[in-house]
Amino acid sequence: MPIDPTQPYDDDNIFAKILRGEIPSSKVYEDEWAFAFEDINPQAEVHTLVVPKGQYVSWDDFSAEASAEEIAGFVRAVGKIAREKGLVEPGYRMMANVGAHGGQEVPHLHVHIFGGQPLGPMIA
Ligand code: IU
Repeated sequence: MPIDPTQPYDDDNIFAKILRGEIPSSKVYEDEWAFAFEDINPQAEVHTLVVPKGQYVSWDDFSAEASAEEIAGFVRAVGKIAREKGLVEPGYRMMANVGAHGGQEVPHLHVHIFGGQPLGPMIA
């Protein structure tokens, strides 16, 4: 079900549970700011999700409320994961869905990294 990014953060959401280690995930990366794991329903040869360690519902509250240090740490982690996966050449796609029209289903900010194949044009 689409989520409402204006709602307060719910620390029972599934990615919060993954971050706390209460639910297993196929972890690929972790540092002070970010945690990454493989998507359970991959939409490309490579489909990795990167979540900030801080409690943010979506890109909206993250971009408005996170400290510059948190934002930098998270953004650097996304780039590092893509480099470590060897995606920079020939390229990859990253995106974050926000709210109902964005198709966001999990109310903890996550950036999707897609790669490992030609991805074609963006939808919408
Ligand atoms: P969205 O941007 O909120 O629509 O993306 C949610 C993604 O989380 C989607 O690609 C799911 O396959 C993925 N996912 C997951 O990897 N593990 C889970 O337990 C659940 C969703 I629930």
